[in-house]
Amino acid sequence: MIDSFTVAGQFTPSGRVIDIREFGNGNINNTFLVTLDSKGENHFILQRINTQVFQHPELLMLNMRTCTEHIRRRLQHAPLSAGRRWEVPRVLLAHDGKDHWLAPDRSFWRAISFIEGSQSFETIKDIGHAREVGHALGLFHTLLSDLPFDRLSDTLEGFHITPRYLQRYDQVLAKYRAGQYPEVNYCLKFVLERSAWAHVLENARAQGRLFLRPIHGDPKINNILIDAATGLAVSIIDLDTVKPGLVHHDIGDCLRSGCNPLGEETEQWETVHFNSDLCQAILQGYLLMAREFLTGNDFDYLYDSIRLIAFELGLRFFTDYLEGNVYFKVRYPEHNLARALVQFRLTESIESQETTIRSIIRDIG
Ligand code: ADP
Ligand code: GN1
Ligand code: MG
Repeated sequence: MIDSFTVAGQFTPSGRVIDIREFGNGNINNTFLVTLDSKGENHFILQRINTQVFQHPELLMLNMRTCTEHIRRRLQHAPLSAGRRWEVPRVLLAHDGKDHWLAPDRSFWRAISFIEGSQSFETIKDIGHAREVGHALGLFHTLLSDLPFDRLSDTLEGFHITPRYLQRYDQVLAKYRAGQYPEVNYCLKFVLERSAWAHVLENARAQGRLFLRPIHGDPKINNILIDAATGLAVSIIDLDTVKPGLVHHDIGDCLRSGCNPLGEETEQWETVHFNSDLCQAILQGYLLMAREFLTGNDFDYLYDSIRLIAFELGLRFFTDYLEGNVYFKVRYPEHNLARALVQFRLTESIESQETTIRSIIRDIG
């Protein structure tokens, strides 16, 4: 791989690069924190975009620009963030003025400003943190609510279209030779029992009940940064999957990630559960910001979206395991199987609390 100092040098505004270290726990891209010896901003984030996943990375950069410019304009005219610190990541240009650098080995690199004084968490600490996570997503959706969705390109075709993942799963399964783990049988049965229902959001969209809007695509806990001093949400990062979608994809993803206290990487999948108090707090934070633009139909599909995105992520991990780990980064061969079990167990826990979750939605709706 190309030397990271060479890459960082393409974006360095001033000062000398004194340190580069791997950063965060992303499953797709490679992220580095770059430290400079300059007096002003002395950090930035350097990322190598996985171009097997994002086949048109220049469109991804364009979406990021459309989205962040729109948000900045809105914040200037109507400061929705009401006195709190709210940061929008800035794209740093390479020396040739482009928003990325294509290395001689064809790897695609970009740099963004570092949000100082913030923390990223893998799981929710407490109810206050949960409200802030909901607030951040609600603010993000509100700020983008007047951006026509067709101003954004579809940079990841089929993303969050559950029936497409089922199709892929069927293709992969047709070639799969039975393995040695009993957990695989649990997963196979799990998917089969839910494959008809898994069309629920796409059916609602086809019937005109739900419609496309700009979405984040990946608002899991570690993409919502918390101010280290105040504990308030300060930014939502990882804008690679900003594209047209259903707000339900985001709400479902935020809740499946936020309400799983053991975290999505736990090895104790059998004890994974969905915490409905955290769910209530995230939804309260979200709706304080976003209630105004949600329709009655939107509310009707919230429960399904929570159940579906947990199921969908489990299906994506399981398919990747069966296919030989071609999409998500793994640390060992069964890693995606372990991750799938976590999401499926979480889905079961959501299903067993359907009445409670639906009444939380009704009471705060
Ligand atoms: P990935 O697409 O691989 O998930 P992210 O953009 O989410 O990459 O970055 C990985 C991690 O790096 C984040 O979870 C966060 O901890 C940290 N990070 C990324 N961008 C920033 C930023 N602009 N400021 C501060 N921390 C950041
Ligand atoms: C991936 O890149 P990262 O880790 O933020 C994935 C998400 C999943 C998530 C699960 C482009 O996100 O859809 O929900 O892993 N991103 C893509 O942790 O597929
Ligand atoms: Mg991320």
